[in-house]
Amino acid sequence: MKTKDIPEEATFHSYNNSAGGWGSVKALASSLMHEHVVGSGTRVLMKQNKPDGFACVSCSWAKPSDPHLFEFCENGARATAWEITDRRATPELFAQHTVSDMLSWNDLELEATGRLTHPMRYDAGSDRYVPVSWQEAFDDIGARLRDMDPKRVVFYASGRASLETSYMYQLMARMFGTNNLPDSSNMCHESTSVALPKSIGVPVGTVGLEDFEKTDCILFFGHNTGTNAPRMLHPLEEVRKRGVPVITFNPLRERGLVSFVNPQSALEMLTPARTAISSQYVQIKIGGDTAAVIGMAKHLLALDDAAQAARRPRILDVDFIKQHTAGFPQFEAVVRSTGWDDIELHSGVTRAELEAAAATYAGANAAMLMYGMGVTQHREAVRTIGMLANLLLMRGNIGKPGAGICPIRGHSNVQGQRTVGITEKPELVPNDRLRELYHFEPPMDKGLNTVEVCEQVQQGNISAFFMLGGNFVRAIPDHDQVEPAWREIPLTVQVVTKLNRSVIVHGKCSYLLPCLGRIEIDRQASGAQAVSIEDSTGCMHGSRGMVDPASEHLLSEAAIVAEVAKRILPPNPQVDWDAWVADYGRVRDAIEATWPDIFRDFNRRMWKPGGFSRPLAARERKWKTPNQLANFIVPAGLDPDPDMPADAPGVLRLMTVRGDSQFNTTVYGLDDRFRGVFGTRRVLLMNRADMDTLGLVPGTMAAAETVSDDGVQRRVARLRLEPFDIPVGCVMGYFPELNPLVPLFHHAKESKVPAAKSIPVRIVAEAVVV
Ligand SMILES: Nc1nc2c(c(=O)[nH]1)N[C@H]1C(S)=C(S)[C@@H](COP(=O)(O)OP(=O)(O)OC[C@H]3O[C@@H](n4cnc5c(=O)[nH]c(N)nc54)[C@H](O)[C@@H]3O)O[C@H]1N2
Ligand SMILES: Nc1nc2c(c(=O)[nH]1)N[C@H]1C(S)=C(S)[C@@H](COP(=O)(O)OP(=O)(O)OC[C@H]3O[C@@H](n4cnc5c(=O)[nH]c(N)nc54)[C@H](O)[C@@H]3O)O[C@H]1N2
Ligand SMILES: [Mo]
Repeated sequence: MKTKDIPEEATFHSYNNSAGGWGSVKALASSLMHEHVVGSGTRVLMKQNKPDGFACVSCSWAKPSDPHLFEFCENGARATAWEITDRRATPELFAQHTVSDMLSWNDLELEATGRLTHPMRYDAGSDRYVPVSWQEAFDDIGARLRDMDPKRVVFYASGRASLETSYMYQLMARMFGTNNLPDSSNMCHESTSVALPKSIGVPVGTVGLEDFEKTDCILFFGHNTGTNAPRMLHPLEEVRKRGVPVITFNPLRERGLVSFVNPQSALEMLTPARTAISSQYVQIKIGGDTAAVIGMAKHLLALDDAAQAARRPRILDVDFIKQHTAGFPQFEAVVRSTGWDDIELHSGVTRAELEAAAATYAGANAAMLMYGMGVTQHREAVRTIGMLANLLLMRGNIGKPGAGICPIRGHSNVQGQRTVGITEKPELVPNDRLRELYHFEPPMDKGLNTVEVCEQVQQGNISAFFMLGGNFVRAIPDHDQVEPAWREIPLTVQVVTKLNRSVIVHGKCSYLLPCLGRIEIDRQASGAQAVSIEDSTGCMHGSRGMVDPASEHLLSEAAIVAEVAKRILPPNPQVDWDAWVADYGRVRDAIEATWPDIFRDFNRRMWKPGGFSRPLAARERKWKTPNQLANFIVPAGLDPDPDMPADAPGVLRLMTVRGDSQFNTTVYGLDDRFRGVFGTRRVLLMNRADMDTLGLVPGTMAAAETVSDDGVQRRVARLRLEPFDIPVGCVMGYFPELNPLVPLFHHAKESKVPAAKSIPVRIVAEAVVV
């Protein structure tokens, strides 16, 4: 496999096949071969997302109660192969290479070294990680943390660790005295968690898998489903076979949303009969969603006016609006006074397209709306999500079968981590219950989120950073600016499965604590343990590991948390950390005692096929908002980013997205098959008209520079320019390579999610490839 990214040697050819199909089967076989796990991998995959098996470590999409024979996708299989690989990053590897050497390795090269096998400590004298015993590591980490001000210690979580470990982790942090519990959600769906409570009184989606069977229309915003939640293509395919319209809003014509061949259907594989997934594809400009939705709302009002005039049934669900909502008149006034010129300018699409979409939506009894990072990672993300909810509320599409809103979450347990208390916001935690159960005073001051952690690191105010999974240093915005300050942190502890940049860019004292992955058998005093996770639709599932651990020296994440907790907390008879580790069922009892409504009878119900769902008031049209009503949000303007002049001459708006061969910062390969990019990730895909205007020819090597007025130069060089089917003024490149371009301050208002999808950039040519 090619690991060096040499953009000059890359190839581009448009991919006209569907997502899925034989390409998918081929990719799967090559993943298993690459990790040398063909036989064992195939056996393991049969248990993936099955009621008695393990929950996939890739995306968080729902796991059905009647799974397919192969309830996994190409990318889930790749994530499995990546975890159960037979490659190992042993102490010998660290003996051979200094940490400074490894700084020049790219993400793919770092992780391709395989699973970490031993706990290690950074030795400054030799500039190497050297083996250390668990005992010594825990004692030293404990002693250092005990000497620190808890408010200067950060406990990050990346969204993968189980409900059990996450519960223990947040409890440890709070008993230690801090709410500094940022999580990958701060870079992901925090915009949802801020917006939806105001609109409909729940922080998560309201759609369940059963709604796919009853819906009449799906609106799909800003998600690359074929790559990032491929199993969702199955319910979408079923929906399309019933003739239900799916209207997609995306600047790119993503293959998975264009057409799909079900690799599990023999008939489709042989014919191959593709299913067209989108019935209408609205190729909006980056950041054009608020404008597009206001345009649709405007047309709904026009249709409703016409219906009233002709004494036909109303288009608006007036009874619902009257009984269940507040703020409609104010929203209506703004929509009526917004001109089509403005809507077309900011959305980048025509009035006719938006009217067609609105007419389809108006004809559906029950409609669902799904969305991903194309919505949440913008300056005005919270406003846009408010508009998405408004659109649904106009026709009473919350709290009835086949309807609802569905934020498509990222990591496999990111939603669950929030549910069991991993949050920097104390108001979201049942502090009274914690006080009662554990006899301590939970900290009540707000903790740091991801962006604030970076700011505090830059100001030298962080004493320790503990990382439960993930690759924080690489995933954050502005990492070129943050990395120098990061090296000054007195203590960094990385609990990970693979080598990544956060291990290499480390604090003064640094520990690498390798842990079991979810697919591995987790043996504790009472026997092999199971864990649980919450999926994107609010369903909780049990998961059992099934392969032998990558190394006999690994500990489970729960055990690591407990060992640290025992060393940093005074003894407390209410918490028996050892007993919890011996039997995770007891942690589940504690979770149930903390949230009895959500986790009733947890230990039994976690094995229910399809999972058990948490109660969601909005599904029953009960609104847990301050005014007990669903609220229309009134938008202040349509501009995606009023503070950054992305429409000035020569300035383009850049989105940083995932390719098909990666899981976030884990890069499996250099190809993005569905977008036709092969052999490089150092590329900028642009509209040909923009290339002509800027005098750039395809194949030019260029640098992208952020346009900002803070005096800092943000630049990523050696990027190859290619023409692409993307709206004028927009450009696409890959995360995390382009993260140095995202200023730390350029984040969503209110939610502080880095605005990774609307970075104003200039493109500067370097040299032409002959
Ligand atoms: N295989 C695989 N699966 C994954 C991941 C992975 O890396 N690999 N990551 C996981 C995680 S943590 C997450 S959060 C999810 C991410 O899954 P996605 O939400 O799909 O994230 P991105 O890859 O960033 O793609 C963003 C999509 O939004 C579109 N977009 C960009 N800007 C706009 C806009 O302004 N408006 C609209 N309407 N669309 C826009 C882009 O064209 C692209 O289709 O996937 C999860 N699943
Ligand atoms: N520019 C830009 N930046 C972005 C985004 C974007 O779209 N554009 N997306 C943002 C989003 S949505 C997210 S979620 C973040 C992702 O940020 P993170 O969640 O911090 O990063 P990941 O890349 O998912 O972490 C990968 C690492 O997790 C470790 N790991 C894997 N499995 C396990 C496990 O079972 N246990 C433990 N302890 N460790 C494990 C491995 O060592 C691996 O190297 O990035 C954000 N950053
Ligand atoms: Mo995410």
